[in-house]
Amino acid sequence: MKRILGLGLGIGLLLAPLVSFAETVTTLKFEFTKRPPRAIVAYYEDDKGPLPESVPQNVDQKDKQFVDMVVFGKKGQTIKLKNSDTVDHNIYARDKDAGVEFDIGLAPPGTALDKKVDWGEGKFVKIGCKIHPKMRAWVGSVDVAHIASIEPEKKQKSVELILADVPKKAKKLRVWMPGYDEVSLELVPGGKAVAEMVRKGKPRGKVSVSRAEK
Ligand SMILES: [Cu+2]
Repeated sequence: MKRILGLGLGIGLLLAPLVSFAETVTTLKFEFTKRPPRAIVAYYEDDKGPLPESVPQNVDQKDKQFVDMVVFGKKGQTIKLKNSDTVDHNIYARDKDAGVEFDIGLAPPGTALDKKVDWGEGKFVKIGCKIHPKMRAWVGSVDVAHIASIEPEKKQKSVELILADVPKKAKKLRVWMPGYDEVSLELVPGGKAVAEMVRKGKPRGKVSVSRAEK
């Protein structure tokens, strides 16, 4: 009996560090009144990096589109600007708010250039291609360990996004969507919140957020 008790205590001690680093799952349910944004990104600002390898950290172009609508890099990180397409492209940015302006000129198929993410944390810089004006994407300067992102379908008014594995101690949830006011919330494990989404001063729906311990 004593032995079993001792074993139980041993396992308990082994598990203790895991429990104190318990992780959480945040569920975000978006209801848009009109067409949704091209992309939705959610993360906790105080969930310090490194960025997970699973999030895109290079810009690439294929089939006359940017492969990922949003790519991420830590401030100071060098990302690649690639053209994996069969046609010429270009990449440029002109973002006064973030103080970013560049133009890589003509980028033939197969080229890859280095670009340093040298703008402020939390800023998402819009990039485009001067040859194909409909092409657009964003490069976000972030240094967090977990990111959830989605590219909604054009007519998808209900979108669910799950942000998993964030440690309990991170509390500053941020939702970024191109063209929208950012949504910032303090959310503790077990917490719930509802926020309005605003685009160009007009309400465009609501997001309901809940956070559970895993
Ligand atoms: Cu192009």
